Amino acid sequence: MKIESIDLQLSRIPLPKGPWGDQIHRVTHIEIILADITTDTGLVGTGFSHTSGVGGQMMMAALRELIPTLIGREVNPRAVWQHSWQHLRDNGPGGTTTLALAAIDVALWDLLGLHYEQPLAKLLGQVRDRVALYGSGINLNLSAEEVVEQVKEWKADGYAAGKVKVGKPDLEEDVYRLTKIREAVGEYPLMVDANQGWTYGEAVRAVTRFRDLNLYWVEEPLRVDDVASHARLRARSPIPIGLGENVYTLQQFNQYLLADACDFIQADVGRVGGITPYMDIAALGRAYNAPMTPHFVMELTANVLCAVPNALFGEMTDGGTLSDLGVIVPQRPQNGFFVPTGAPGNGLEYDRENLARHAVS
Ligand code: SMN
Ligand code: MG
Repeated sequence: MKIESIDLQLSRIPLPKGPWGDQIHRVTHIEIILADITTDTGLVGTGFSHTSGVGGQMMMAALRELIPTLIGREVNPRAVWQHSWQHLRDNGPGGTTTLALAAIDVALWDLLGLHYEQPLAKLLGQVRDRVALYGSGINLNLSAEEVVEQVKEWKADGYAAGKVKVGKPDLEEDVYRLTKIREAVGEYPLMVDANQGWTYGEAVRAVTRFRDLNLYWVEEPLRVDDVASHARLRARSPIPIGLGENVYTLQQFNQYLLADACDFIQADVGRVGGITPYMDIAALGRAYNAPMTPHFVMELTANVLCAVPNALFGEMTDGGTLSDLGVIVPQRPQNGFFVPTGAPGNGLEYDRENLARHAVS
C-alpha cells in the first residue's frame, strides 16, 4: 500500500469558552492542520497537528516542501518519519519540524488501522481499555472563585486530578488561589503550571512557599531549554516536576532524565512528531520509571495511552478538547475516563464542515 496523494487544510478555530491565559500565553484560537493521505488501494487516512494559535502557516510551508518526497512511498510510519525528519531537520531537530511531521505520522497510523481493520490501540499493543484523565484549566485570567468552581466541577465529574495555572505577579495571590482550591476540594490531587514564566529564584521561592499545599507536580517552572536549572531546582523542590509540552525530541527528553531534572513526562503527541516518536519517548520514560502524562489533544492521545504501560493520565483541557473545538464529532469522557470507540484506525470522525468553515486560505 503506497502513498498516492496528500491533501492539507489549515483551520483556525476560536476557543468556544473564550480566551485562555497563563504566564506567557493569551490563546484565542487553536490551529489544526489536517492531512488526508490517499493510498494506491483507495483508502484515505487522516491525521492532524495543532498549534496554540501561532505557527500553522510555517507547518503548512514545511509540509508543502516535504510532500513531493513522500508520494509513492510505502505506508510505513517509521520509515516515512525517518525520511521526513532527515529532510526537514536543518530547520531544527524539533519544533516546526516535528509538529509538521505529526500530521503525516498520525494519518499513516490511521491508514494501517483502516487497512488491517484494527483500532489504533490494538495496533500499538493495547494494555488497557480506558484511560484516566485530569481536568486542566488555562485559567490564570480567571478569578479565584471561578478557578475554585472549575476544580470542584472536575472532581464532581470524576477526573483523577486537577491542574491550574500559577504565576501571578504577586506570589501571595497564587498562594491565596491555591489555598481556596485546597479548602474546597480537600485531598484531591492538584497540579500547578507556571508555563516557563519564572526565573530560577522565583521558582525556588514559589515551590518553597507552596510546600504545605501538597501539590502533585509543578509544571514548566523554568525555560525548557535550561535542563541544568531544572536539575538544580528538582534537587531542592518539595514538589515533583512535570514538563514536556515544549520538549520535542527523544534526545531532549533523555537529557532531562539523565540529569534527574523531571518526574512526569508531558510529551505532546503532536509536538514530538506523532505516534511513532511518542511511543519511543514512552519507552525511554519506562527505563527511568517515569509516568507519561501527555499534553493536550485528549481524544487522539488517549487512544495511544491505551498502549503505553507507564501512562498515568491524559489531559482534559477544559474548553479546548478536540470535541469542544468541533475538530471531531464529540467523544466525551465517561466519569473522568476516556474510552476508545474501538473503530478501526484512530477512531476520530472529523467535523469537516466546522473545519472548512474556519479554513485559512
Ligand atoms: C497549555 C498552554 C497553552 C495551550 C494549551 C495548553 C498548558 C497545558 O500549558 O499544560 O495544558
Ligand atoms: Mg502546561
